[in-house]
Amino acid sequence: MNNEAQRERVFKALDGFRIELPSWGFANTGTRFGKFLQTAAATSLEEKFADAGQVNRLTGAAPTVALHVLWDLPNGVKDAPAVKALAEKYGVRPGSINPNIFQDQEYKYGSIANPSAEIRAKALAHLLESVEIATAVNSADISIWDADGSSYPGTQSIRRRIEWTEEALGKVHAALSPAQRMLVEYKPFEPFFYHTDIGDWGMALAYAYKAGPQAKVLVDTGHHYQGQNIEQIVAWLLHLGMLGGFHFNDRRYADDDLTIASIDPYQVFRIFHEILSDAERAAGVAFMVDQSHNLKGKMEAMVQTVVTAQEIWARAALVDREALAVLQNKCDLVSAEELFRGSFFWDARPVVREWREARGLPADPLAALKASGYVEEAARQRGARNAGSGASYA
Ligand code: AFD
Ligand code: MN
Ligand code: MN
Repeated sequence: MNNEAQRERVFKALDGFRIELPSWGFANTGTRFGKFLQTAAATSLEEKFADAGQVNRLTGAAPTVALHVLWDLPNGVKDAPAVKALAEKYGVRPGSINPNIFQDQEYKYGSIANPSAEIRAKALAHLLESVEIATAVNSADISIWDADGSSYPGTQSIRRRIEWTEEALGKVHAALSPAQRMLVEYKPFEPFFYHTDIGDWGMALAYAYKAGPQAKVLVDTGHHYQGQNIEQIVAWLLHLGMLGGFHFNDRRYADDDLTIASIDPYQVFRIFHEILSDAERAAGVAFMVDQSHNLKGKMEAMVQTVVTAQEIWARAALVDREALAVLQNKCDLVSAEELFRGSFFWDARPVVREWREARGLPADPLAALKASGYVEEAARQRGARNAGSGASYA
């Protein structure tokens, strides 16, 4: 492929690439062993919108920010007007709405799968309110992470919990407006360590099918057992028209929420290749980041995340899929592999820089962030609030 064709292909791919940022990625969070406070971290929803807006201005690829209901909209639907005003002010729209059915004390033995009908009802009410919030802020996706499970064999009925989970997700689906989707996330481990009620893509798929046609599966790249072939899961969900979206991050051991491609960039490339190989079915798949940076500077890590995703997207876009199909059909293994990984090895950065300049964006968003003094100013404004903060999710 000549340089002009490459440039055209990459430009087209990047024009269509958008990735959603997590509001929680801008606030001080940490691990279960504590957290290292950052003086520039966001301490309010407005600051999260400001930070997300700055990342979008620098990268041109992050126009929406995912919101976490309890942390970002503590007053529920009543906070919707304030959210819309912040979106207007900072040029970044509310993205997926993330209910929180995992941190209240009542959820110790589960939320929608809790043996107590009263607690299940409370969790369902929260999910239904999250649908209302999505409607109020014009968000299309309710992204449900149901952390329920158990930590010791024999202590819970796995099948009763399946029934309770199906019942709740069915009711949430019934509350969706025609333009909304319910994204069912899965995670095999943590916070429970024997079974998780939505533990893998098969369970999430079964729940989505049972709930209804507006339910889809959400693939969090950190939510798999070691060695799982995530791009094969992606290919299956695309084949079935059931891939709702991604939570991108990277991991070495568990759900480590490291920056995308920091451990295994080739896996990201392989996932992107599956998406680009089925553009029709991939239309509408939500690309979202789900990372919280305990060590890296939050703004720097978020800009790095978007920049990295763009560059790998550009490489995956360059795979000559027609030529690859011919080699695959002939089982010309090495030629197929060399064609495939040749795009992965290609340094997309020069052409991506050209795309940024052609779109009026900084050629090097990370350098532009550093030069802007944005983080230093945020530290000046927010330092005192962060110094004394505990878990400053809100
Ligand atoms: C945690 C969970 C899950 C969820 C996210 C936001 O593991 O990935 O999507 O929090 O609620 O990372
Ligand atoms: Mn996630
Ligand atoms: Mn996670």
